[in-house]
Amino acid sequence: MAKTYEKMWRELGMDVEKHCKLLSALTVAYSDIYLSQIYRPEGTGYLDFVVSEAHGLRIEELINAKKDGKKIIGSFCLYVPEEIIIALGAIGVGLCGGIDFEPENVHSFTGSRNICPLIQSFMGFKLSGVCPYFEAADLLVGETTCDGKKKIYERLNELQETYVVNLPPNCSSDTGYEYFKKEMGKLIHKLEDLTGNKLTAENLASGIEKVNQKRKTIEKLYSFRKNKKVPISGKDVLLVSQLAFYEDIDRFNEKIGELNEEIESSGKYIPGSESMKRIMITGTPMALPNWKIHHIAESTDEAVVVCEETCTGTRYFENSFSATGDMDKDLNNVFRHYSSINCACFTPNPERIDDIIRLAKEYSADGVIVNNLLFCTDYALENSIVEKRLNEAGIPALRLETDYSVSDTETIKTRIEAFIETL
Ligand code: BJ8
Repeated sequence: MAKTYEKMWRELGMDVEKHCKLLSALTVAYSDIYLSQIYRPEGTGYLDFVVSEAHGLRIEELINAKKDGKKIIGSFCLYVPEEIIIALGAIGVGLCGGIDFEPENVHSFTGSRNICPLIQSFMGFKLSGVCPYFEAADLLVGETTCDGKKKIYERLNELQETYVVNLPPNCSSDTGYEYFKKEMGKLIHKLEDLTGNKLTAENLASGIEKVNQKRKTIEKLYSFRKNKKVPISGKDVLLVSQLAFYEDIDRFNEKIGELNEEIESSGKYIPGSESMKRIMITGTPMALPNWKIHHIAESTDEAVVVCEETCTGTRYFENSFSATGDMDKDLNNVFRHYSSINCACFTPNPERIDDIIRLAKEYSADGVIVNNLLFCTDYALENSIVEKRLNEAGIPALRLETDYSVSDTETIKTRIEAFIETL
């Protein structure tokens, strides 16, 4: 791939030499983590294809779309509504990072080393010029969720235009919800100005339907994991969720739909999965290519991950809704959906805890890994409530805190193995 797309990367202003190093590391990691699995449905070949072309063909598609007048919108959070981006004829791409790349550049840019790995990762990508999605984006849209993100967008804006959506401390109060709606209205105007298109009942309904289909497709894939014999690894499903933020939505819906059909009709499953321990993971999102916890847990050969209560999991696809064709109703449904995503950045956030208990039961989890990225205070503190409630419900829980480095891999492995043995 490196040779074929080198000209494109240079024209995007990327640092091609550094980028090649990143791609080489990712190719090795992908092969070790994904291609070594003992069983995968054939349809996961699509995932291999998307990963192999994530910085190649997909970027070429985005550049061609730009030539046709479409705008590319980069975002970092579920709170930026995909339906509206699609309705306005633009393409959304997720920019959260799941791997450390030249963190020292971020340390010297910010003067701090104590930065959440997810933030450090995307800033490292931007500062080192190794992410074609950043470079292809016409506008970045940030959001005031956690303190780290709030402040980093001020610095990111020095490098690339970053529009920030202000969010209230919660959306459950009338005041909070009104504030949220106003901010969404401002975002719509910003995107209308950028794209030159107006939001209409028709284009909004069409955006809602596409995203609804995507959510339903992922939800169906998740439903197979409720079976005693599990047909697909947690790693592969995590990858599906991660790719949902980059991939062409129509191709994604078609190919993951085919994967679902294969799983449904073949009756095949991961050998021995019926006697493995069923693990659910909750906590901070796992941005591509962060596969650390899933890989460690499933490499024991004694456990399979059956559910993720994260933004790269159930928070993304639950509470799907379809279009009515009525602009006011549809907009209201969009606002209601997004204001109900249970992120620990909001307080109080009891619905997330209820969701975790419900999901642990729905997916028959033997135990829950409550995972947190280092320096993420919101999730760290909320996780103490999660752990307490899981204990009260008689569901075993293991709390972990980690980053993207390999320095703690052995410690995390030992703790996960010991946890699995107790289940
Ligand atoms: S809706 S979870 S995607 S903000 S960056 S909060 S890990 S310290 S990502 Fe998130 Fe939206 Fe919420 Fe979901 Fe912590 Fe790091 Fe902040 Fe993070």
